[in-house]
Amino acid sequence: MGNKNTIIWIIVVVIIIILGVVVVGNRKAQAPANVQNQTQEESTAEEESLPNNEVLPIGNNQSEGSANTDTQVSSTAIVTYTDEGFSPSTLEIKLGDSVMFVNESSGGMWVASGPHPTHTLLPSFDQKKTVQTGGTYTYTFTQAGEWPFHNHVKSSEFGKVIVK
Ligand SMILES: [Cu+2]
Repeated sequence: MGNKNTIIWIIVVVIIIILGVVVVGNRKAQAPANVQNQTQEESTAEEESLPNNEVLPIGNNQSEGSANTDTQVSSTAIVTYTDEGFSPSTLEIKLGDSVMFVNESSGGMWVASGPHPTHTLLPSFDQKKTVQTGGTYTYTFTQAGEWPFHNHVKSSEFGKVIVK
């Protein structure tokens, strides 16, 4: 009888130990599961942050692109030429920018760099022909400096482009 009770107790203790091991094992199994969920959440957060990181460089590229737009893509300033002369008569632009001269006067316009009549200061800055009302002349400045210009067919009208 005593042996049977001992065996029963041993069995009960073994069952309790097994149950305890199973419970602890489940907790351990759940704990890693939670850790995995956390790591998944973290990785999800990383995945969420990665697109942001990807977006940011794109944004940087865009800002760089816009910076490049400022520096590389030139703008065109407009100078109107009327019977009162060039307006604005003096303008400042960036290197690589263009200036479009628009003839809104009643006469001819032949834009050229100084000095009249040789135009040797910036020989390429020379329209080399006369355009009538509505005609235009666009020149892209690729050299920094101050470039006086005038209307070659009416040299009393002049101005200056400052390229920086
Ligand atoms: Cu001239």
